Amino acid sequence: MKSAITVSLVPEAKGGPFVFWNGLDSACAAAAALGFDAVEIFPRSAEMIGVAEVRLILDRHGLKVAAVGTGAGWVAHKWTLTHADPAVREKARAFIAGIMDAAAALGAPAIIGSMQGKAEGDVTREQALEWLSSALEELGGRAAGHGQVLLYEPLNRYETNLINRLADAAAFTRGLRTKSVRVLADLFHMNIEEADLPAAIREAGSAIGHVHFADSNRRAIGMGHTDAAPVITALREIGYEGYLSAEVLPLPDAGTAARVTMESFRKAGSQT
Ligand code: LER
Ligand code: MN
Repeated sequence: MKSAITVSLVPEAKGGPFVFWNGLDSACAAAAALGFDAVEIFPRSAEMIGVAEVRLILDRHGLKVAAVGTGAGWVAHKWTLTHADPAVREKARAFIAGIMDAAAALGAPAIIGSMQGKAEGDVTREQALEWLSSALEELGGRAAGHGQVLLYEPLNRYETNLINRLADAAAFTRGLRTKSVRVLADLFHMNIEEADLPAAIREAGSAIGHVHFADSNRRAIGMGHTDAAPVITALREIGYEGYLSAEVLPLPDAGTAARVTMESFRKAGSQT
């Protein structure tokens, strides 16, 4: 497994679960100094990702991009793939497609988390899931065209009423015609929704394509009450070789969250 740490380039997301906030270059410098393999980027828009410039920064620090988030479409514009207004749904798709293209140029998949939206007002859950499924078919096809996957993230009940559990997300994505959508297992959401984290990981198995490595309180792994060892064992058992990406609050400060994450990552690596 590989290590990654999050950097937000979206001022409006302030208070959100991202470690670094002071630009990509300084985030990469800090991540590289601690020995991370990659950064996970949360950009404000596709246009903001100057691919050539980002490549230079990554190369300078010897880092890769683990994944790129699309949630700024929700945070900055309130667009979602399941909005009642078809024009808003289309804006959400175009926003995600743009980020997917830039992410692919950096060798990374994009994440659909907050952009899935929720069933509310006149939109039933059944209808929202139909819209989500059609968006994932289309965007999954786009990912395949790039030789990439697309990551779909079930969120806890306070953020969406569509899909909250890993097993449901795995069944939903396995039921799609596209074979390019994988499930993102965020240990923070799982701590709220799953009865047993390692069992949920084993059940979802090969559907899992990315992991948000966060403790029960959304701090760095090691700062809450999640027992990380059996989680790592389960990930090994399913043959997971992707990233453990720290999407956590910068508490008590970004440097400490990053350092504690790396200590936990190394401990996981030495686990037998
Ligand atoms: C996004 O990865 C996520 O986990 C959501 O809770 C939005 O912050
Ligand atoms: Mn997450």
